Amino acid sequence: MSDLRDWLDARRNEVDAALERHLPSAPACPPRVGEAMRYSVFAGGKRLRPMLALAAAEPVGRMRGIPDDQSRALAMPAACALEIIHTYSLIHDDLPAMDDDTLRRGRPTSHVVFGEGQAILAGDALLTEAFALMAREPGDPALAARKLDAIRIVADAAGACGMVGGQAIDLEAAGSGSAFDADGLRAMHARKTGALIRASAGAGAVMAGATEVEIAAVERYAAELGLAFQIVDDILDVEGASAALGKTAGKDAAAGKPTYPGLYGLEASRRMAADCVERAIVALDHRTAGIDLRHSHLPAIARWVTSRSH
Ligand code: GRG
Repeated sequence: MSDLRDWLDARRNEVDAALERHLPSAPACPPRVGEAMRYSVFAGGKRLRPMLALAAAEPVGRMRGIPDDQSRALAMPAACALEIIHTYSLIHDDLPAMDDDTLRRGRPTSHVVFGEGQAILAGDALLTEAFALMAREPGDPALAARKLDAIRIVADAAGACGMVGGQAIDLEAAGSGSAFDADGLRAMHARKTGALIRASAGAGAVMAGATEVEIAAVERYAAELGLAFQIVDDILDVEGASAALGKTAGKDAAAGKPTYPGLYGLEASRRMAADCVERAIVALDHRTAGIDLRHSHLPAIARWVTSRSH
């Protein structure tokens, strides 16, 4: 675990430095919107999505004789773009018209600090800047096809068939008071949080030069990890305190939202999350992936997701 801890700490510093470089600020953009974008991006998130992109790039590159730092450099713009899109989704999710929350990542939400209008614009700008970044970097013309593939993967995951679609299903269900059954809950989460997590590993692998088989394997891994992540999120919402979570705890139950512990109970939910992690790791096996992707930080990241406390 300390091996992973060191790797995560080092990557986190690199990701933060790259985000700092890539995000626009005044005078290139008006100060207020630039400030609102940075307020949320640098609010202390776990950086799970960029970590997945970088961790997927390493073993793919290594199989092609590329040193880890070079593989990570190829995937870093996509890794940052994924964190930027994730941040936009949290800003918009917290708006009064959506989840109406005042606490995120341990701080007042964007609209509380900057007002609703600026928060909406900060989200819009983050989403747009993410794709501008992926189109622009890395600048090597030989990488144009990879960049296009990665942009497609991320756009599909963020759009109406992915995250936005999942949020729309969730919103509609909340508005109509209708409940999900187990399949419905899983399908909603697969879009709402799963799609971007899956795209994170997929885009990282693509940028390091992965084949179709390798991309499919890391995406299967990440789909399982995404489900485990969501189950753990639901468990933490029941068990965690707001201070540790950095967001309002107990909100799902209070809102009458269907959750994994609500449907299956806490013990079964824990087992389900652990099973997802096992399936995620099996997907990295050379028999399914073509190459052995287990010699990487991907298995430890999957375990980290279920052991997290926020
Ligand atoms: C508004 C289009 C639009 C989409 C919003 C992802 C999402 C869709 C809403 C988030 C709602 C939510 C709290 C879901 C639970 C799982 C989740 C995404 C938690 C936040 O992600 P973490 O834990 O956050 O990776 P940090 O702060 O660590 O980056």
